[in-house]
Amino acid sequence: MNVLFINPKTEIYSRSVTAPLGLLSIASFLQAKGFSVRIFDRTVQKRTLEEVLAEFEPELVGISLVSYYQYHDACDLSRRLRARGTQVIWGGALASCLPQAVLNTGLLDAISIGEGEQTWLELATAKQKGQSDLTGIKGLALRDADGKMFFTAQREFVDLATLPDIDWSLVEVEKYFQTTYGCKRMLYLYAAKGCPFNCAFCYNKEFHRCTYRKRPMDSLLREIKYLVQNHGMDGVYFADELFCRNVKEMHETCDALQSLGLNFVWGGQTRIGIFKEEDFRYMFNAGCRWIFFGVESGSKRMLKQMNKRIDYDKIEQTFAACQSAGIVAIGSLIIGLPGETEADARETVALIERLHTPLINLNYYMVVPGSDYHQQLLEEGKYPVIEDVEEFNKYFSMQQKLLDNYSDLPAIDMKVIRAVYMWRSFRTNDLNVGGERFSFTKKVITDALKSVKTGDLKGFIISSWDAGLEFLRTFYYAHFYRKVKQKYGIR
Ligand code: B12
Ligand code: SF4
Repeated sequence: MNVLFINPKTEIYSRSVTAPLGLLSIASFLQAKGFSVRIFDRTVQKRTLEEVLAEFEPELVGISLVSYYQYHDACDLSRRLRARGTQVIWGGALASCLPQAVLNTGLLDAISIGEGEQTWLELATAKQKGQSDLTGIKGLALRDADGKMFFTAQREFVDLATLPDIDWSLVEVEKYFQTTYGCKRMLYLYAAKGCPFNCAFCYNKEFHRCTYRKRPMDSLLREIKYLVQNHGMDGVYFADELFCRNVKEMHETCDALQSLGLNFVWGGQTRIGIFKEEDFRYMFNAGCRWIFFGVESGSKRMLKQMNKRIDYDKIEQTFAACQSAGIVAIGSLIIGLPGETEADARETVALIERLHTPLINLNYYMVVPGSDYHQQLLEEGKYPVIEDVEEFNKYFSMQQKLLDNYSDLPAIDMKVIRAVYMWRSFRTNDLNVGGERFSFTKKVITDALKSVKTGDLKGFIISSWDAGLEFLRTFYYAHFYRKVKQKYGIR
């Protein structure tokens, strides 16, 4: 039986594309169980749906919805597939966290909530047997005869040791390479899933139920070896929410990566307070060249409110230790958190200035369905129950437009603060990465050009326009608001 998985086009063209790891994992699993599978990744493939269907007649189609940016394409594909009588089921982070609104489109048969492997094995088996009743399959959101949504029993997490190796021949690997610190052919892979913490802005509690699972090391090593030897991969970004919980896990991972004896560098995302300078040196020797740290805020009050549970006093120390070991330290912070005041934002600015890293990823706060803040804002009547995905976008689009603001900060202040640090990151041209000079400007331009190449003509025009506007906007806000900068102590 044929099962097709589709990664819809995204409407943010200026971002570099990554391989759809979730779809790859589900497809590899089904394939190992004897089903015939294909992945149609519309972020990199220029073929039409009709061309794909002419070659491969699927009886069941899975469509991924990671964010609103994929929504319009997902709807269009669903409409066309269902018109041919094909069963269509959506999955992925956003579909799982916003099931009511997604089902309300009336364009799909069900949503596969959370982790997809086992659910899809059961869905494909049921289809093969001609069973149309899906209510016995765990992990689904369905609609009853009156159109009312209901959930089947909760799906338990899969034991990652039972999953087969990811079959990278299902996608065109070369299309996903990115330039980053110390490498030119970097791919996203994953080594673990979930995180034991529960920050109020994050989807982790709902999606991973605060669990943390490591992928079997031998499977990860085989994957890296395959990609280095067959495709010339020279860098890995471990897309895990948390790369290693402690020093012991880090040593095991570093030793295993080094045991491959291959030439590649890597990076990941970790927490403040786990590692000291000697640990960062250990990681550097095993090929680590960059680390993202979720700092989130410089205000102790905000960190407490969001339940971040990091040791404030270790933030600067950790950045200094990481940089002194030769690893690029990147700070990820949020501005515009619920209830954030100008005094809180001043503390964030002060902390950023003390970190001495040119690379700061400062995002506007955005309500994530499934997070504690989302629940709190719903209860306070500040955020609506989303019945329509377009409605969700009104709030989501705050990323650029700041239509909604849950903080006490004027929108213009947020724009200026964010622009200042984006501009500084963009202008970083002399980073020392393992002895080599690295230009962030060059990376941004290279990735943008690559995404232009992989998109279509419409994508090319939109991306050029978007990137140009973003550049001008950032320059403008970063340079023409001296009073705002003074107010927050920005140097
Ligand atoms: C890689 C990544 C990306 C890549 C692209 C991913 C993609 N192919 O679309 C890039 C860097 C481009 C990216 C961009 C964005 N991302 Co992102 N990204 C990730 C990241 C770090 C890893 C995802 C991954 O590959 N994991 C490994 C695989 C194996 O696990 P998985 O993806 O969870 O897949 C499993 C299940 O989700 C499910 N599943 C997944 N897809 C599907 C599809 C079907 C049909 C089914 C049935 C099941 C299913 O089954 C899979 C196997 O078990 C996650 C955080 C994380 N660690 O998970 C954030 C994350 C998914 N991203 C997120 C966000 C918000 C974004 C952006 C909107 C950010 C922005 N503001 O620009 C954009 C939107 C991109 C888009 N495609 O629309 C959020 C989503 C939150 C939410 N609930 O909505 C996450 C969870 C980060 C976070 N903690 O907030 N992202
Ligand atoms: S923000 Fe990071 S540390 Fe906090 S719950 Fe989410 S994944 Fe875990």
